[in-house]
Amino acid sequence: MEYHERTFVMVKPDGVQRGLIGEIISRFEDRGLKLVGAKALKLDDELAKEHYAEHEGKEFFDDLIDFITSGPVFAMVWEGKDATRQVRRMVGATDPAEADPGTIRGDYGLDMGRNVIHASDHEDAGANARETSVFFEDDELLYYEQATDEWRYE
Ligand code: 3AN
Repeated sequence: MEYHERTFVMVKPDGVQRGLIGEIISRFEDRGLKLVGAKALKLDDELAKEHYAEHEGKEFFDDLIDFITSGPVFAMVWEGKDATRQVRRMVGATDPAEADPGTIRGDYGLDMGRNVIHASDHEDAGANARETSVFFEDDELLYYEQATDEWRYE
């Protein structure tokens, strides 16, 4: 069995508080993606700054760090064909006001600073490995087959 691409996803504090973890997991499961790692945690300042290092120095950086450390998050790694790009399409545009209906942000968000979910950027080749390693040790991620695999992929 050959394993597909893996991608990092995180339900942000607003999504956790609003009880959207299950809904979000269901969407990825329904699509046919496979959950290979998950954990609930509260980020401290250091971990938050490591995760958002690319935004350091921008005017919204401090607010972003305050928000992402304000409550628990739910971090996940999903596996599937073209997973990073497909998950980004399901998540929708960064600003929920611009996100298409049918996407997670387009269905559950209205405001840029409360956009429910983070997903690794498919245009940044190193993003997944970098972000996954902030949240997960290698031995916390699973490799397994599902009986349905042959019904999802030819
Ligand atoms: P995405 O989450 O779609 O990959 P990023 O990584 O560019 O978007 O932005 C990370 C987070 O930073 C966003 N989820 C948003 O909350 C915040 N953010 C990004 N750009 C802006 C902006 N221009 N003004 C305010 N907040 C922003």
